[in-house]
Amino acid sequence: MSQLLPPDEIRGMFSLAMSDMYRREVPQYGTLCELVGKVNAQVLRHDPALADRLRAEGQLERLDVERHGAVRVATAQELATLRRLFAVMGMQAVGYYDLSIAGVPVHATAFRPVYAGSLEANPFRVFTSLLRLELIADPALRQEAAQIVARRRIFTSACLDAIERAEKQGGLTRQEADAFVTQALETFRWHSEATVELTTYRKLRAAHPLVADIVCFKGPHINHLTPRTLDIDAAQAGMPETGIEAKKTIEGPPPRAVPILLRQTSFLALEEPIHFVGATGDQGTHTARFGEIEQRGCALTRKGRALYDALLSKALAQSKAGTSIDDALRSTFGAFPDDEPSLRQAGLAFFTYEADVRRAEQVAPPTEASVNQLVEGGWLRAKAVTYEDFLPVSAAGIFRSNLGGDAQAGYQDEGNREAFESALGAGVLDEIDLYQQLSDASLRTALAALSSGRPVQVTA
Ligand code: OOG
Ligand code: NI
Repeated sequence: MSQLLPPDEIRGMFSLAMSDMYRREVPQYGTLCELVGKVNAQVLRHDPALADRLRAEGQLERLDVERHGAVRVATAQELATLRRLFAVMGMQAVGYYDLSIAGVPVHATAFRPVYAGSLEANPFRVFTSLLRLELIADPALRQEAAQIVARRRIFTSACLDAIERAEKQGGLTRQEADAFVTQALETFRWHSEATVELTTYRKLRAAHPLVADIVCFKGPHINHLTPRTLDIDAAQAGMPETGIEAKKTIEGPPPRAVPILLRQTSFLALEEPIHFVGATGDQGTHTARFGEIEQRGCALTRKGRALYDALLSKALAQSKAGTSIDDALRSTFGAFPDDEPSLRQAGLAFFTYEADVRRAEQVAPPTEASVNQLVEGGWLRAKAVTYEDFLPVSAAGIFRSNLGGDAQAGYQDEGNREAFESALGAGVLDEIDLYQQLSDASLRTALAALSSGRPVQVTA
């Protein structure tokens, strides 16, 4: 048998194929990618120190290929099969996102690579939502929706065969991977024919625009692809010049010297012509697909995340009371330290560590020291860990801005992680645990490199 490809390579092939497809389907996405490319080049030209650092950290190569996508599925079986499909590309379900609190009747996870080397190679992620039919209030409509989606098949049989083959063989050959990518793409393609009559579409849309989007089509069309920018404020400012209408505010933390987590903005969804089922061949339109850009900063610890959530809530409360959200964010986030040493010393953000072996040869490190002392003494280099995940409040803002609906009251319901995992057929990984493991593993390796013969004990 010929050699099996590394899953990282299949993910690279798939993400490129998806990007090409979306560029053809939604030309504005191509325009957005060009804008982001220009902004990134400008940032790197104006900030050679940043360019050097990104190059040294191996981040420059991943920047150009980096993007995330999003899909929404209707049934447990669809979700479980997506889990198997993404596993072929080395992507696992990370995180549980409950969006019902924001009035969006879905819960979600992100399929993404989890190993340091895989993230460096290509961190392609897909935010994947599952419809919560039980949140449709009208029992007759709920049942009708369930019947409609029970009939559809969103994977080609060749795709299912390829997944099975990958599972059996432990991977795919290049030829098999090519066929797999072509077949997998079919699931995410746009369909301009609905599977229902216009009246059914309208009823479902009245329940929630997202319900209509998930239920009425042959498959879970990819609804956006998001390139990563180094300066989201510049990219947002540049959007109108390229003829793109941007969302008014940027989701996430305010601009900072040291970016944290994730800042995102989008352009509004396109209104697209749809053929509905029925003797009259009804025509209508549907709004689903949009473009988005994001700027990623460092991953926060549980403590950092709690501070982020508290400051965000405070800012949202102030904005409800009349302050602009941008001003409110700028003022509340004054309380979030904004330089790397402070973030590290306060235990707010995750860092990985590298030994400076030369320094250790010149000056032996103490046999007992805190991580901080080893960093300050020059024996360890600390590097902020990039946030690879999503933010539920931001995601809700992105959902809302693209469904043409106004803010909706939350459902009287809690998230239901157990139900989600049971539909998925597996547990979701905890993102904070993953960052902690990454940081711990790097520290162990770095300490071992410093300790030639004389172990260095780390104290609290
Ligand atoms: C997903 C919205 C969430 C993000 O970047 O937070 C998302 C969707 O609209 O299906 O993609
Ligand atoms: Ni997104």
